[in-house]
Amino acid sequence: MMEKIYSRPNCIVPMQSGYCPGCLHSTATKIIAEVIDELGQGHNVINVLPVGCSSMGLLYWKIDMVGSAHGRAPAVATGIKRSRPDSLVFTYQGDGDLAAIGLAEILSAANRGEKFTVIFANNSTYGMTGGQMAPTTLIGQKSTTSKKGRDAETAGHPIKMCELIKELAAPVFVARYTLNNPQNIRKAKQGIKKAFQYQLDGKGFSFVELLTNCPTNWGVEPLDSLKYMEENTMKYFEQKVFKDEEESK
Ligand SMILES: Cc1ncc(C[n+]2csc(CCOP(=O)(O)OP(=O)(O)O)c2C)c(N)n1
Ligand code: SF4
Ligand SMILES: [Mg+2]
Repeated sequence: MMEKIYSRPNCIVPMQSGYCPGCLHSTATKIIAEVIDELGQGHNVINVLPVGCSSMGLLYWKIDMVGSAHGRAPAVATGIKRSRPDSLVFTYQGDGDLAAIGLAEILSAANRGEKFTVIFANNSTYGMTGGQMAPTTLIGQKSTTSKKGRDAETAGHPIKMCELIKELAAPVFVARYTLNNPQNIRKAKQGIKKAFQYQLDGKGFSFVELLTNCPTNWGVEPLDSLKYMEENTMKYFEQKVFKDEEESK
């Protein structure tokens, strides 16, 4: 007798992924769906879509979704959550969307303590538009707009969103995880679950950053992109829980 140990989450459409091979947006899409299923929230969840490859959940999640202009997902989510306080509302935003054009929206929503969850996929590039430098691009990392590698003198240092947001008074959960291996993917999933549970319990703003990759625009094979993350991205962006309301009681 065969034992069934895994099945596709109910809120994932049964189709082949259109993300590039090895893209960790795909993994993030899957674990978010697993958490929604495990919390029994498929009927009650609303995702606010950003602009970028991070918006491709549109094709794969079988849940309610609302589109927003580039960077404005936290403003749209604010309206939705305030008018439907019992719904589980989340954004899934890339680093170009959240840390560049949408920096004011994310900081303002976090500072107001809006009671929704932001999942932030940081792949240190503008993936969808062809690999331009993002606010999170590492020093020395090459992009189509920093051909010799990011230079702190002209482009500043990579912005650390968790470290900024944890300094605000209102957020209840702020944490960074990485999706480079199965063990870390499991930890990230637990972080997302905690953030969603806090929201369902009526607590305030929660922010979960996921370190991801973009093999296509980094110009490397998928396995080499994981190596790059381990040797570079994960060394600069510390993975930890920065703020947890429950733990600090
Ligand atoms: C107002 C506006 N400006 C610029 C763009 C072009 N644009 C589309 S996606 C994107 C960046 C996406 O990067 P990121 O948010 O990091 O997502 P990724 O594709 O890396 O997942 C940009 C600049 C746009 N669609 N709208
Ligand atoms: S361009 Fe980059 S971020 Fe977009 S799907 Fe491909 S690998 Fe993923
Ligand atoms: Mg990006």
